[in-house]
Amino acid sequence: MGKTIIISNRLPVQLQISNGGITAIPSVGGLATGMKSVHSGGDSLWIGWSGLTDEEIPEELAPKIDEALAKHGSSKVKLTKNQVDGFYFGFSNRTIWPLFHYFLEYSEFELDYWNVYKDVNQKFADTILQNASDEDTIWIHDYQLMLVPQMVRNERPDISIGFFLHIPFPSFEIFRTLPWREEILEGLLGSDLIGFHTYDYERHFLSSVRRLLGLEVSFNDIYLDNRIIKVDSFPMGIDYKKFSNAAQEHSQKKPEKQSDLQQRLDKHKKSTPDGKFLLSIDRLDYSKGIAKRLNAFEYFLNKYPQYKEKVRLIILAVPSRSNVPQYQLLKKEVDELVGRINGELATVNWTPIWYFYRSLPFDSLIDLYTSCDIAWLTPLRDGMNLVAKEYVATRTDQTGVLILSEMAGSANEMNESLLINPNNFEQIADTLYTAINMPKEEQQARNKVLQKRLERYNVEKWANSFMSSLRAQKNLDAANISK
Ligand code: ADQ
Repeated sequence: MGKTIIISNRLPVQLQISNGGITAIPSVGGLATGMKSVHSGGDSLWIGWSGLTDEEIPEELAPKIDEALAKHGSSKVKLTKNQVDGFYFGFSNRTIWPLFHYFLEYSEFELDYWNVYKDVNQKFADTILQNASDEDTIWIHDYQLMLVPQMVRNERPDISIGFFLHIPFPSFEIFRTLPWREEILEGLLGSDLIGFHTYDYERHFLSSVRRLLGLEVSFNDIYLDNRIIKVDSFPMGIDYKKFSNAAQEHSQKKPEKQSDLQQRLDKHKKSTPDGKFLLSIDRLDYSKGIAKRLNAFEYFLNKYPQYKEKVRLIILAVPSRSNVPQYQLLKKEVDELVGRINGELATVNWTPIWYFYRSLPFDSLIDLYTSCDIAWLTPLRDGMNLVAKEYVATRTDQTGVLILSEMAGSANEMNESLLINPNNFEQIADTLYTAINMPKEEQQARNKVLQKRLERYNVEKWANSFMSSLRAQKNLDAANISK
């Protein structure tokens, strides 16, 4: 058996150049954690962009970068600043990201972005081809690399290729607006197995394949030339033990050992024993519905004024893609909304919204998850949403209420949470009321079921089930060919 090659836009380590040296910091995101079991188990290589453009890497440091990456089983694709601009900030995040999240009006159809996207996808494919043998298994990730499967397939007809999309695949009516829709589908069809978070995304994809390419589709198999391509859903889980163990340790910490953040949260809880903390954590992205959530919070406080001075909303927003104009506009909108609502409603004892615009270390995330009574996540569209799963995993005493948008992929597996339509303020206000008043026993009954499911379908299970499905598909193909 050959090795496994994982390909994603970013590598599992982030490189930083400081004082003439190189530091590799492990990435903490869902993808890096999820693939850890595949990457560390046996022979494997991870290919991606290092996060530094060619212009940012001094010539004398180039070999050291390769060495640092090799230590982490990784190899880089070299990209210039222009390539990153056109491929990542351009086609990936100004064309595909908005379109696939149903923000058609934000989607820019620029030929220049498309051309750079094709070139950079070819660079990724070339790096794979330099490193792969026919026995290897290739697992390509996400919307930045949708042309890579076919580019690799053209050169290596027999190699095993899997592709997983981490964002939604939109309905045919949305997808058909893309000028390069056939090329994207053909790119993906270079794979043997194409995975999505949910059955709906899978259905949308199959419908586009049927209607745009006219290919024969039977159940979830696509017939193309002499190949069968399987399409399936693999809902991504979290590293459940990591979150539940961290929360367990956190609960055993002596008060004086607690972080400043935790001490501040505890102080407020003591001063308002019947108060509640609401929490939302997202990247600052328009798909996450942060501005609507703030307006809905104001609506709630006006509908149920008895909760003024009692309920606090903590919004933690991670800076993201800040050189794309839509993200700059969103930042301004959120800043203004928080300022206006706090300005209008705050009292000497109460600030309704605590807004943090930064990435926080893991320990602080745990402080927030374990201290907040309600997690309130209202994406307008979200491939999965791992924050919902992380919150539930940290509730060691099984209290806590999750309010989740039905537009998040995770809503499919989290029926025991309180599901809302993020555009329905009336429903949201009433659901917040229900969550605040939910008896402890009901909270525990709901979380018990959710935790069991999350523990069983953790991220390792997700990665392993994708890999075994890919192996099965390859064997099936081999059997068909030999007939
Ligand atoms: P994201 O859009 O990034 O991922 P999500 O699934 O919620 O969204 O993952 C965010 C991750 O970042 C979580 O693990 C969370 O703990 C962490 N995080 C968020 N805010 C943070 C902060 N301020 N500081 C530190 N860490 C923070 C994309 C898709 C999702 C899909 C994932 C995985 O958009 O729909 O669930 O990929 O496939």
